[in-house]
Amino acid sequence: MCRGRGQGYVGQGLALSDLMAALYFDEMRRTPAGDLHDRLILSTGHSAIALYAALGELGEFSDLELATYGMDGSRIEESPLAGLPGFLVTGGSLGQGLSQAVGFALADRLKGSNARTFCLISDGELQEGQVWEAAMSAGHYGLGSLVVLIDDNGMQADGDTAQVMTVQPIAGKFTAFGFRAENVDANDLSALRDALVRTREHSDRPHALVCRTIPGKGAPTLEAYTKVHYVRAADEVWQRALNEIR
Ligand SMILES: Cc1ncc(C[n+]2csc(CCOP(=O)(O)OP(=O)(O)O)c2C)c(N)n1
Ligand SMILES: [Mg+2]
Repeated sequence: MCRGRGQGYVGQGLALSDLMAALYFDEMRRTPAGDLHDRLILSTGHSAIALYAALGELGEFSDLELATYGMDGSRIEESPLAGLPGFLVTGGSLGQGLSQAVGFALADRLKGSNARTFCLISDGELQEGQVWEAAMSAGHYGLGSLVVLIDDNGMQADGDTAQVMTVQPIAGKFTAFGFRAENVDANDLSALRDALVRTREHSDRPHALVCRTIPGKGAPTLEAYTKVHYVRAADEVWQRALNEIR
């Protein structure tokens, strides 16, 4: 997907592919008609590449269309627009998605629906105040149907999150806001699936899974890349990374 223009959010795509697979092929329930009953709110819009790939596996996008990622005129933008199949909110302006997810979960309660709302946010987003306003609401309303997935990858656009402004301890902060929180290696599929199963337990507390991920996971060339937040690289780098993944 990135190779066409030679650039994109490949680091996040590889890091989050296990999580997208676990959610879309295992954890999120479907109606008898095949539509999703549960939902994912993708707050971290620039990580959409991982969701495009999962939706591609489900037949929502063809490989040809996926290859137009980030190109002028493509539906597959680097940051997604609401209304595109599989995308309930517009991502890209970070820090807003958890508030929207709380709204979805509250609406379900009013409607008497047992749908669950998953919301992916990033460690960088935790530096934004709105995230904590949303977390406070989720705790206050006891939204047990809400699962916040925090991409704890240790980086943000300007460098290491720990250097820019530390957000640790993430699980402790969410616990203090009324969540049941735990840490998980989100590149270990079986650990991830077990952790997701625990979020099914009926609870009057929202859940937070602090998902440790490795940008570029699976392609050593990209794992070692210094500026892996956004990769711009020559074609031979993409070819090498592809070979490593295969
Ligand atoms: C409100 C807002 N501020 C700034 C940006 C620019 N921006 C795009 S990605 C990004 C990095 C944020 O950190 P994180 O989501 O942890 O990045 P990653 O781990 O994927 O590198 C920033 C600051 C943005 N998209 N939205
Ligand atoms: Mg990050």
